Amino acid sequence: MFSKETYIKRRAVLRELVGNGIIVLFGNNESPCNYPSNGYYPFRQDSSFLYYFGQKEIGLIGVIDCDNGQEWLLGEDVDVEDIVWYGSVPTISDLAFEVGVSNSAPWKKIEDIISEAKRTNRKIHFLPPYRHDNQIQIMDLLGIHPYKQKEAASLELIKAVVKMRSKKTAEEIEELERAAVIGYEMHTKAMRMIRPGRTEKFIAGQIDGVAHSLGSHVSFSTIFSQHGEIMHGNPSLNKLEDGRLVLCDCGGETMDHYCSDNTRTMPVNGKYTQRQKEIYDIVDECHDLALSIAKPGVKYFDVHLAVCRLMTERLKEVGLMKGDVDEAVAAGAHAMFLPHGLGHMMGMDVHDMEGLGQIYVGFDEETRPNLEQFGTNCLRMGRRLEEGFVVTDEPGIYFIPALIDDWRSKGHCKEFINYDLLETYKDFGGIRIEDDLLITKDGCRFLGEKRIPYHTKDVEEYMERNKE
Ligand SMILES: [Mn+2]
Repeated sequence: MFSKETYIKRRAVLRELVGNGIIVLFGNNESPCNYPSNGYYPFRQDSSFLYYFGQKEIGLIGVIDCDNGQEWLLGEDVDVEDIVWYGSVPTISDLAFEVGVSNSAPWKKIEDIISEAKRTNRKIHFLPPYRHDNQIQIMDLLGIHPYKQKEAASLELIKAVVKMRSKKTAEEIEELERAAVIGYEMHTKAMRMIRPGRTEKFIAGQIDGVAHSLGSHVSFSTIFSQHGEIMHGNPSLNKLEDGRLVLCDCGGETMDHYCSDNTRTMPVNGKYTQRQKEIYDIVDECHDLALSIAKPGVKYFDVHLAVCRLMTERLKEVGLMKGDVDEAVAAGAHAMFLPHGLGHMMGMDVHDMEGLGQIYVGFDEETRPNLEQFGTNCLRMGRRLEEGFVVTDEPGIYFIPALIDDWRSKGHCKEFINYDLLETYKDFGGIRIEDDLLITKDGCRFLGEKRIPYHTKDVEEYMERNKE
C-alpha cells in the first residue's frame, strides 16, 4: 500500500474531476468456489477501489461526496467468532484512518447515504459492476436492474478514473517493475523446464507456483500451449512433443496488485527449426519495431499499423503474402496471421480498466475504433500515447487452420495471400512475443531490468544452459 497522502490526493483529484454528486465505489466480496466457505478462488479487491481507498479487505464500500468533501469507508467489523477462525483484523475505523478517510461506519450506512442523496436529487456516480453480488447491491440501493447498470454507470466517473489510472506515477512504476521481476522468474522457469514428455499442465502449474511464491498470484490465467494459434489456449494434459513450439503467455501480480504480462514462444526440444526461425524472426523484428516508434503524441493505432505493414512485407519475402503492402494492410489481409491488436493498457488490471469500457480506455474523440474489419476490431488500445502510459507490445503470427479454410473458401484477400503455401503451415501453431512498454518523456522502454530472453539465439542458449 502507498502512503496515506497518495490516497488522499487521488480522491481529491477525483472529486475535482467529477465535480458534483456522490461517488460510491464498491469493493469486492469473496467468491466461493464449490461451497460457501471454500474460498478457493483467490480474493482480489477491485482495482479502482484499491486505487482510491487502498484497502484489500472484503465487503468494503468507499463514498466520496464531491460537494462537501466528506468521505466514508463502510464495512463490517469482525466479531469474536470470526477472530477464532481468522485471527484479529483491523477495525473499519483503523482501515479508514490508514488511508486518510475521516468517517467510517457499518455497511448499513450506505442505505442512509443513498436515500438522502436521492431525496435531494443528487447524482450518484458508480462504475460499471462486473460481479453479481455488487449488481444485486446496486439493484437494492438504486433500483436499477443489473442489465441496465452498465449504461446507468457514471460517464463522468469512468472518464475521471481512466484519466487518472492511465498515467502511472513513479511509485506505481516501481511496483510495475516488481511485477516484471515476477514475470521474469515465471518465464525463465518455463524455459528451464520445457522438454519433450512433460505435460503442458505440469509446467503451467510450476509457473503459477512462482507467481504465488513471489507475489499475490497470477495476473490472469496462464496460457501455456503447443497450440499457440489458439489465442487463449489453456494448458492441457498433452505431452510436449519434439519439434513443436510451445507458447507461454503469463504474468504475476505484486502484493499491491500491479501486473506483468509477457509472452515467449519456445522450441520444445530447445532448438528452433529453420522454418520456425524464419517466422519467429519476423515477430521478433515487429516486436522491436514498436520500441522505436512508440512515444508521447504517437497514436498506438499507428504503431499497430506500422507493425502490420512490416509483418506483411516480411511475409511477402517468405512467400506467404503478395501484392502491395499498403493495400494488403488496408484490406485487413494481415489479420489472417495477426488477428488481434498490438497491445492493451496494463497496470493494476492486466487489461487495465477494461471493465470500465474499452472505448474510454483505448480510444477517444479523435481516435475511434474500427469495429468493421476482422482483426483490427480487436485492437484494444489506439489513442495517442502519453508519458506514464504502460501498454503491451505483443505482435504474433498464427496459422489457424479453421481461419485458413474459411477465408480460402470465400476467396477472401486472395490477391494478397498465397493460399497454396499457407496450406503447408497448418501444423505450425503460432508465435507471439510480448513485453510491457512504459511510455517515457520522449520515447519508451520495456519494463523489467532483466529481459526475458527472446531472440532465438538467446532463448536456445538459455534453455541449453539452464535445465531443470
Ligand atoms: Mn497481453
